[in-house]
Amino acid sequence: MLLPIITYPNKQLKMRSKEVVNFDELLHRFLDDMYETMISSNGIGLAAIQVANPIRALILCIPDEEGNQSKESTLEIMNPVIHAPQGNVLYQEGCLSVPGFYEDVERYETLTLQYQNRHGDVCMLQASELLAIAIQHEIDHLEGKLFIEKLTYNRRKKFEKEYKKTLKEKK
Ligand code: Y12
Ligand code: CO
Repeated sequence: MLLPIITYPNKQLKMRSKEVVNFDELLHRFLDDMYETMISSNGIGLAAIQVANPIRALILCIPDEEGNQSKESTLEIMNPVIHAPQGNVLYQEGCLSVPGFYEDVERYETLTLQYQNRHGDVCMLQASELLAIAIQHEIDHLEGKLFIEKLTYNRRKKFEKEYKKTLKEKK
């Protein structure tokens, strides 16, 4: 089932999401719906709060060399904790909740992630490159933060200007 994605400036995006405690059929169905929703919107990552569910769950699927994003290769991440972040990197980010706006954001270059999978098993993952960046972007959603809040003053102004322009165009 496709879920509606909420967009800036919806206040729900500012909520801190709550720990996942039930790793049951309801969660599994929700994760399946998140995957369907992310793929149908051409996304590579989606946090539960973006579909108005304030739980600490996110999915990520970095396309392979052929551009495929299979369900099997999708990471389903609950209750994530970042360990040993290292280095810094600039990357142009986009977000399904801020459609049409892309900007450079500074992130850690590599990290170790502790999380729980859909069955509640504790897993560890070493991440670098786009995966490490996308993990940080999605974990920020769980804290109620959007990537536009990490922009420099001038880039944030650029965003406000573009956002106001899109509002006028919609009128
Ligand atoms: C860097 C950091 C984090 C991520 C993961 C989360 N972002 C996305 O998956 C964004 C997807 C996205 C897709 C869009 O739609 C199309 O391109 C058709 C899009 O454009 C519009 O909505 C107009 C914006 C974002 C990724 C990279
Ligand atoms: Co996002």
